[in-house]
Amino acid sequence: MSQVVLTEIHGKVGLIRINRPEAMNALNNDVVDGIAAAVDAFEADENIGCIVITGNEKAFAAGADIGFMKDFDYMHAYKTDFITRNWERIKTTRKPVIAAVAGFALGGGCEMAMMCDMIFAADTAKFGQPEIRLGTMPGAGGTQRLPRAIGKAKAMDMCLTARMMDAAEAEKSGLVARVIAAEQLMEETMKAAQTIAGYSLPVIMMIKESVNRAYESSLNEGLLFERRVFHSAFALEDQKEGMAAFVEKRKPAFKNR
Ligand code: DAK
Repeated sequence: MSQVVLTEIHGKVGLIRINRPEAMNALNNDVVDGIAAAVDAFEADENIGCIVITGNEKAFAAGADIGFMKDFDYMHAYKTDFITRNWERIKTTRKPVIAAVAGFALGGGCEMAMMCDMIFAADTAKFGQPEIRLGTMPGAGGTQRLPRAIGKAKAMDMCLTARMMDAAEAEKSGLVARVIAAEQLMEETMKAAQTIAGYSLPVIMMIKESVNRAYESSLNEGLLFERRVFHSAFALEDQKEGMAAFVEKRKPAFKNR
């Protein structure tokens, strides 16, 4: 049996590739456990400063595996903590995660992309929450993260009509950070990821934590959180190095401390 999740390390970037091409990368427990294990390994590796998750040129992931869950009943979903148990590992890592999306990101695939810190989309990308067509609804953040990303009107439109959004509309609406020609998606994404990973790891984590705070708090609380974290950055050797390097007109050598 081929491995449904592949991992590679490129310099300071950990790459996770969903590998079920015969099923449009539909997400089942093996895939999601594999992703969680890969995130665990990259989180523990001090050399890794950024994680990229991707699929193939046809699909990031066309959703949860419909065959896998079609006979679930309420008690099974509740007792096994379906989704929550392992799907949200991407959300809890302290290192930045970029979703590189080509082709379909539907249902749980769109939700998984939205759990990442940002989405880079190929010009072939198509996003959607088509669960309503299956007689169910989004269950891994589609009704919550989508309105925060693109606003209520478009989120309602996508979740209630099941229409897909192309890459251009997704960028205009704020769902994706960049749209990139499909042939260059991985090169551009990896370049951005290496740029991030080249900075000081504790600062990378502080920035991620602070931006995410904007979603969990009032503006004043968020600003206070940011100010305190900013103050604490003066305790870093990397802050001394970064500012000294600027003044001395040389490249900084960060030590992740
Ligand atoms: N699951 C399983 N297999 C899938 C799949 C999926 N989501 N999507 C595609 N496949 C399989 C197809 O069955 C087909 O397999 P074979 O027939 O070749 O064996 C193969 O991938 C190629 O697909 P197509 O032949 O359909 O390819 P097309 O290019 O014609 O169409 C498509 C591509 C992506 C538009 C189409 O396959 C499609 O509409 N797929 C389903 C998309 C979808 O409905 N996604 C949402 C799934 S529901 C929950 C929380 C969350 C969720 C559920 C519960 N709880 C808290 C309880 C999440 C739910 C979802 O994500």
